[in-house]
Amino acid sequence: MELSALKDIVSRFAIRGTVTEISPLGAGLINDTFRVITAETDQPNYVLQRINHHIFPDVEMLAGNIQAVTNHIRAKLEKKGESDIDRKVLTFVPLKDEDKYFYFDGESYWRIMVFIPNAITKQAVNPESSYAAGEAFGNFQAMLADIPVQLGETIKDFHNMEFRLQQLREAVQENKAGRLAEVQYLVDEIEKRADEMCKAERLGREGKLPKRICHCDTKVNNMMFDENDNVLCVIDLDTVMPNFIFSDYGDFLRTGANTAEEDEPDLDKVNFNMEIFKAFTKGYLKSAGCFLTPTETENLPYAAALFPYMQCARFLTDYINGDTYYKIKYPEHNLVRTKNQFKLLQSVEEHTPEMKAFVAECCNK
Ligand code: GN1
Ligand code: MG
Repeated sequence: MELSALKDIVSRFAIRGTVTEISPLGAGLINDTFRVITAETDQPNYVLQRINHHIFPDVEMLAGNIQAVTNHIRAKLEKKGESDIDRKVLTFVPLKDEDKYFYFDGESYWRIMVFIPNAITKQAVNPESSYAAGEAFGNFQAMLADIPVQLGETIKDFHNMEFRLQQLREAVQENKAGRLAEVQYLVDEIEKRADEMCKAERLGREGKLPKRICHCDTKVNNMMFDENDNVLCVIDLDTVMPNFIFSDYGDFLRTGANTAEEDEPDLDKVNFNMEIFKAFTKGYLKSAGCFLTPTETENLPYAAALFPYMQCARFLTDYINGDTYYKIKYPEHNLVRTKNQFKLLQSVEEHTPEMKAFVAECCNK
């Protein structure tokens, strides 16, 4: 897109300062993100995003959720007397002439938030920062436990494993891109584990597992750290919605404890890092332990397997469908991601007894 068109979009929002530069930012697989630089040193810079409304069809609901979540967190931080609040929660900017947090240009939906200064995202964590991340995601859930509004489900059945399997089975039936034969063995591996992996849905139906407000996209790179490795805040709030807590716990480990990136083609490099698992689990239990039920805690090792499994199924579905969901950089990209997540799952499976023992030990302390 032309700079002048982007500048025109930015000019619809009540930002401060004079825009000098707009350039691509980040590595998200769904939305398009840009950094907006302003000339004045005493004015903030901004982040501009084009919302993928094929994936988030109800932009009004999406924006409403995000305002409710950020306002609630801001109020909590103020009450606690926290300093530096503008770096600890995202601030979205309304339109100039309407009390609305997104702009529709006739084709796409756009939004703007304040760029958090002197903060970084990471693609990988060490045990110290993953302890901090565990604590931060537990706190995030704790802070949102008493949010007074009902948040909408921005993507229906987002982390519902039964639904994801149904999507895979439909893709297999239709075989739209003619790629099924080459990946049949992966489909079989997924099917072998299907029953076991749908446990959360079953426990939910039996009334044994509550839904709580979760982030639902706790990839490592959806968290901002300051210059001293302290967690500042959680970003990418599109999928904040009621879900089983397994989502936040499992999805962080899927990325944080993977010894390689999720699209690393060399599978020898892909393993589940138990040091990261232990540190993250300790941090998470420190802040979330007080509200988790025994069923939730006991099943944390299951959650660590569920998310590589679910992501494997989702990447594979997209590959079979001919790459219609995730952004790809080359034709086999979704297949590489699928194999990577499957290798990670196998590594998690090998470590399951050790993980169970560790969680039990943490809870007995
Ligand atoms: C997507 O938007 P991004 O890149 O942070 C996806 C997640 C996947 C992830 C895999 C709305 O997250 O669910 O786990 O890619 N978000 C959506 O990398 O589908
Ligand atoms: Mg992201």
